[in-house]
Amino acid sequence: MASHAASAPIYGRQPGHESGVLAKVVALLLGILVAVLGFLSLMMWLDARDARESSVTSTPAAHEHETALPLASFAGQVGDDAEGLAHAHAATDATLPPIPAGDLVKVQMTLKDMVVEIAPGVKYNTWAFDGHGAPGPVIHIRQGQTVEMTLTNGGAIPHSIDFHAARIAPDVAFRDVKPGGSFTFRFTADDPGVFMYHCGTKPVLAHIANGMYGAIVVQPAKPLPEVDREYVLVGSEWYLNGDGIQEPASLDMAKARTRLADWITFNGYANQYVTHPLVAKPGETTRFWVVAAGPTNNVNFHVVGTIFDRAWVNSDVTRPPQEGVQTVVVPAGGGAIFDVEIDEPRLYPFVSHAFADVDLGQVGLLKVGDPKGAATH
Ligand SMILES: [Cu+2]
Repeated sequence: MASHAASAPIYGRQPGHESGVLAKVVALLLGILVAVLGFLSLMMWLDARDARESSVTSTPAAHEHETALPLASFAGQVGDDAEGLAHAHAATDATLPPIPAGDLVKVQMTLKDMVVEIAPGVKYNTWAFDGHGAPGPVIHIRQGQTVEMTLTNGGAIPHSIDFHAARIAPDVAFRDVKPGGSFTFRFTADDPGVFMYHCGTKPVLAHIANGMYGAIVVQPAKPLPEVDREYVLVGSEWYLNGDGIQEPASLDMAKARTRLADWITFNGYANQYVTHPLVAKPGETTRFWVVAAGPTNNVNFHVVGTIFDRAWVNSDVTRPPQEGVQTVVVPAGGGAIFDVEIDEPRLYPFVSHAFADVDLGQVGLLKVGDPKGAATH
């Protein structure tokens, strides 16, 4: 019994038989797998050889292959003397404007079709709220104030204006205004934060991509901590049907649908705060009110060389802010508020930390103090 028990694990028929069968099955399956892989490798080699030969011998075939996706990128293509043009460009003033007095704030915008510059020497046909390009003007109010919005359509097609800060029937307030027409509606801003506004006329993708967006800041009735500087940044991307250098580019809807942006900007112009940095003094606290207008991209907001002392994620100021956070996603169509106190005089880049977006122009500098020898670009 002892020897049988001892030998059973090695020579016993049942376990040995099972493992033998299993090994054969595994070997058979492996054999089949090797054969299939070998066959596939052969087919891929033949395909690759054919493709190589056709690309060498037949230009039309190669051309057809390239035009299967007819989406040309104009990323990074700028006019001659790009640096001079960038410096000559008057950067959009990012400073938060003051709050108008009174319970009723009247806002009037006249939409205009116009050519704007979105990068050095790159011109684009926008549909611009209030006739000065994208983004539209920053509206700054206090919680509880009523906005009386009058939109006059000086453009060629219907437009509208949709305020994310409003609780209102959209089919009434955000309705289309015909060319030459004008429409007024009111809403009371009961919800504090920083909100997007935009044209809501279909296709919304096209109207936002053509520059119809902006930010409205609703200061909470219970004030946020006092700060020294306040800036508003609206992130957005541009989809061009040409380089925009010899003649203005217009929207390429296919590129907008497939998210192939040519330029991605803060306040409508690539890298404008690299050549014209925002400023703060050492020891000051700077507040950024950030909106991601899209039409599609988020802004992954981050300031290089520091950490947010306070971040009101989703601009929810009804709760305490997060503290000591590095990067916050501002979703397309959303907003967030960030405080940073910086002591050391240096240049601190602010970016969307999705770095493809930095490469396409969504970067600026916060210049703290007067750092010696620091380039402004
Ligand atoms: Cu519109």
